[in-house]
Amino acid sequence: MKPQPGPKPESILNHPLVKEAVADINPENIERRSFIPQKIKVFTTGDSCLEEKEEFKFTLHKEARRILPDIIDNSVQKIVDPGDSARDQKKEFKRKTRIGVVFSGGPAPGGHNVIAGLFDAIKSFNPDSQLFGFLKGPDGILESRYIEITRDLVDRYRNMGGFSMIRTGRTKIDSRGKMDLALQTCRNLGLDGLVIIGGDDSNTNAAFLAQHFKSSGIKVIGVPKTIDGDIQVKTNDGQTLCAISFGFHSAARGFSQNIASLASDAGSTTKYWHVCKVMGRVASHLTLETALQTHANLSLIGEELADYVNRDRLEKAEEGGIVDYNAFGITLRHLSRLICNTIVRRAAFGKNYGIIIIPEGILEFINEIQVFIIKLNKIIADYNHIHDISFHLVFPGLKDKLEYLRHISQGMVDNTPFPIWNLRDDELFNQLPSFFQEGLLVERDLHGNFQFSQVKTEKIIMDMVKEYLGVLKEQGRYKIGIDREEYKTLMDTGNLDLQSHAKALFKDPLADFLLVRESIISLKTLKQALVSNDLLGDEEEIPRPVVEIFKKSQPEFKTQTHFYGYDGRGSDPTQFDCTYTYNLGFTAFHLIANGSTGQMAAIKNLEKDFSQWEPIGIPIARLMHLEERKGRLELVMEKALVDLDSNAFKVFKMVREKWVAAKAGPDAYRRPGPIRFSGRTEEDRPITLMLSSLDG
Ligand code: FBP
Repeated sequence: MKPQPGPKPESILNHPLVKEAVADINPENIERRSFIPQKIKVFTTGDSCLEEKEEFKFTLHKEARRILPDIIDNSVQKIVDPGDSARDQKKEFKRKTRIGVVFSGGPAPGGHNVIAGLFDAIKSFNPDSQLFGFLKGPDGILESRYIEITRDLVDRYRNMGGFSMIRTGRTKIDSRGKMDLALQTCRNLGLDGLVIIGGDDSNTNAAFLAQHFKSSGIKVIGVPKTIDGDIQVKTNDGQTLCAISFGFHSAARGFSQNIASLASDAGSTTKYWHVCKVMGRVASHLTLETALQTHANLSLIGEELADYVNRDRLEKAEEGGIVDYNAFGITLRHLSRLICNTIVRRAAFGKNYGIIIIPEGILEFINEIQVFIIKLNKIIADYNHIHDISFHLVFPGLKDKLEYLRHISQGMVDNTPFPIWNLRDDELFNQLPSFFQEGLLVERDLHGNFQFSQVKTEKIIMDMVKEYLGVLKEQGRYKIGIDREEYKTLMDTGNLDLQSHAKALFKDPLADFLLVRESIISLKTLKQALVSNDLLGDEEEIPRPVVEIFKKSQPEFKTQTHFYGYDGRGSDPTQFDCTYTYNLGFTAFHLIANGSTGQMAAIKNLEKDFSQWEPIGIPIARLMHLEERKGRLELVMEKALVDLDSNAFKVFKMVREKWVAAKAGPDAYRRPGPIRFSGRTEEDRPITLMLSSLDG
C-alpha cells in the first residue's frame, strides 16, 4: 500500500498536538500561575496599624548608633487590625501610592511572589497606585532604569521561580555619591517607598538607604531573601522573630530531589561515591536541611567542624603535661581522615558507594584555610585601595599573584616587622595545588565577600581522601566485606572447605560480612596465608574461588562530583515559599503605608502552623555588627550560622549514625520527591524549621 502523505511541513505547526508540544508553558505552569496563596488574616480585613513591641530586645552596636542615628531606635512592629472604629481614619492606605521594588543578590525561589503580594496589596487600596520594578538590581536604581509593573506582568510570574521579571544584580550602594543618585531616582519617580529584596548585605544596604532617605520621607523596607537561610533573627532572650529567609526551603528541596536520585543510582550500581557540594556561602543550613531530607550517608556541617576537638591529641598532650593548641579546630588533613573513616566502615559491609554532602562554605570553618582567606582579603583590598586599580588586573595570572605574595613575605612591600603574609604563610600556601591557590585568590564579590562558589573545595578534600584511602588499602585496612552467602556459593563451585578457609582468610570467620585479614594485601600474601594454614602446597596454585574472593575484597574508590546551587536557586518555589513570600509582599506594603522605614519585613511564627503567622517589621539597624569586608571592619547585618544547640542539629546528630548505615542491610535513604503544586506531596515547611518549632 502506498504510504499516506503526512501533513505538509508548513502546516504541521498548526496541528493542536504539535502546538501543545512546543508551547513555552505546560499545564503545571498554568496551575502554578493561577494559584493564589492564603493571606494572613490581618491582610484580609483591609488597612492595619502598627503595635510597637518594645519587649523584643537586641544588643546594640555603638557603631550602628553612630552611623544610623535616625533608625537605631526603631522597635519591632507588629501589623495588627486597627478595629472598626479606627479603620476609616486610615486615609494613608487609600491614597494613590508609588512604590519601587528591586531584587538584590542571587536569585531565591519566591521572589516574584513578593512582587505579586506588593502589587495585590497596593492595588487593593487604590487601583491608581503604581509599582515600579528597578531593572538588574541596584544598578537600576543608580541608572534610573525601571518598568511599571502591570497586572499582566505579575500574572505571568506568580508562583514561578527565578528573578527574571526584573532581574537582579550585586551592585552595592555604598558611597555617599551612590546614595545621592539613588535618592534622586526615587524622588524623580515620586516614590513613597522602596522595597529591597535581598540577603544580609542588601538588608544592610536598605538600612543605610533608610538613614540617607529619612528627611525625604521616602521609606525603605528590606525583605529577607537568600537560599542560604542565614537571615534568621532572634532576640537577646532567644525568641525567634524570623526563622528563615525565603527561598531556602525550595532550594533545599531542589537539591534534595537530585541527591535522592543519586542515592538511588548509587544503591543500584554500588560503584560510586557521589560527592555533592551544596550552596551556602558560609553557613551550612542548606546542608543540614538536605541531610534531613535525603539521609545522605555523610553530611558535613561546617559549624560543627569549627568546634572540633581532637580528643586523642588532647589526651596525649595532657599526659605530657602540655597544651596542644593544634588539637582544637579541624584541619583539611583531619577532615579527610573523618571522611575516610565513614568510607572504610561502609566498605566493611559491602557498601563501597554512598553519598557525601559538603557545604560550599566549609573552608570558612577550617582554621588553616580561614586564615589564608582573611589575609588574602586584606592584601587584595589594600592593594586596590592604595593603587586605585584592581589587584586582579595588575596580576592576572597565578604566577604573578604568587610573585606578589612572595614579595610581601620578604618584606619588600610592607617592611614592618610583622608582614601580614610571612615566610611561613608563603611556604604553606605554595604547598597547595595550583587549582586551589587560584581558588583562594579569586576576585572577591562587590560586597567584599569571598566567592566560595568559585572554589573546587570538594576536589581538594576528595584528593586528600583518595590519597589516604590508598594508604589504608596498602595497610590492608580498607577492604570490602564479603557477604557470607556469596562466600558460600563461590566456595561451593570449587568444592572447598568453608570453615578452614574462612579461618585462614578472614578477621572474623563467623561474621555476616567477611573481612579479609589486614595482612592479606596481594596474591602473594594470600598464598602465604593459605600455605601457612596447610590449605595449599608451596607449588600449588591458589584455587580460582579464593582468588575471586580476594579480588572482590579489593576496593576501588570511584567518585562523581556534583555542585548543587544554581539549579536549586532557580527552581520553582514550594507552596511554603509561595505563601511566605506573598505575605512578605503584603507585609512590606503595610509597613510603608503605616510610615515605617529601616525595617525588615518578616513573618513571626513561620516555624509554626500558618494560622499562627504574624506579620512584623524588624529594625535592621539593631541587627548589625562589625565584620571583615574588603580587609576592613564594616557594619553589616549579622549572619545566622547553624546553631549546634538547636533541635534540628541535635536530631541530626542523634540519627546520622543510622544514615551512615555501616552495617548489614539496606541503606536509610529518603526520597522527598519533587517540588509539586498539586496534592499533599511535600511537607508544609522545612524540616529544620519543624524541628526548631519544638525548641523551648
Ligand atoms: P545571596 O546571598 O545573594 O542570596 O546569594 C547566595 C548564593 O546563592 C550563595 O549560596 C553562593 O555562594 C553565591 O550566591 C553565588 O553567587 P554568584 O551568583 O555571584 O555566583
